Amino acid sequence: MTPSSTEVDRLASLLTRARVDGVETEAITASRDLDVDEAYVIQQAVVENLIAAGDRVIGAKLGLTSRAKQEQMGVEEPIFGVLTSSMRVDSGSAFELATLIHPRCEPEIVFMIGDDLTGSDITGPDVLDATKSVHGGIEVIDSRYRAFSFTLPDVIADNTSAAKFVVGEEGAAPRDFDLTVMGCTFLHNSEVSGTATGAALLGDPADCVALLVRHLSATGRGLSAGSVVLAGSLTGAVTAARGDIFTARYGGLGDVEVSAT
Ligand code: OOG
Ligand code: MG
Repeated sequence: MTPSSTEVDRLASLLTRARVDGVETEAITASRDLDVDEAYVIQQAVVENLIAAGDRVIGAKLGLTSRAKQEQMGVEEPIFGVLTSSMRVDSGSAFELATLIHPRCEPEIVFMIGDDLTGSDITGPDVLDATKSVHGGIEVIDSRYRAFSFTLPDVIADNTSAAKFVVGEEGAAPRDFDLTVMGCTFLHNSEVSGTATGAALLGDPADCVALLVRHLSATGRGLSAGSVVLAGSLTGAVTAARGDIFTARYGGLGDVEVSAT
């Protein structure tokens, strides 16, 4: 059943309220059918709610682009979400647990887009041409669903669990080194929780961003210059508790750190 516009608004305000109040809600598919296209319409409505409350779109993200994440979440397809200004946290600082439900941290490769990028035929090399710099990053995800459990359409409607993100200060020109062989070590309170190379992201992180651009082009959209793009977690995500420190170390891109307070 296709949700009516009032049903889209109702589901979007449930998810928006769960996000703002930091209180979990039941997965949408627990009580009704939802397909992927409908889920993206609800996601858009959630983002519009955030904008109406004073937030600003500053980029986009992919999720479930690595086997590690697909296996951890039991969802096997890449997903696309929206990043807003209120999600950004400075590298080396802390994010507040009080406003979140059950946050998890994960290491990400970040693309800073330098030129507008649109089109249904965009490839990885096109993405590298349009990228100003690549950075290491950490994403803090926080599903608004009970027990962090969802199906593919649920997590899409919930803006792909987007909550907070950190971009490393040290950037590099995208063609200065091969992102597919760049190593990442992710540490939780100084203990290694996962390791990967860039190739963990669908073979090539730039191909992930190209996939995002092709997805956006299906609805006449694209990435504008200045957009921040997270390509997806390289390893499984790790639950954050008060006082935890997360460090992602990237070959050639330095360290990124965030703590939970
Ligand atoms: C969905 C978001 C996944 C990633 O990097 O794979 C994601 C989730 O795991 O809650 O952001
Ligand atoms: Mg992520």
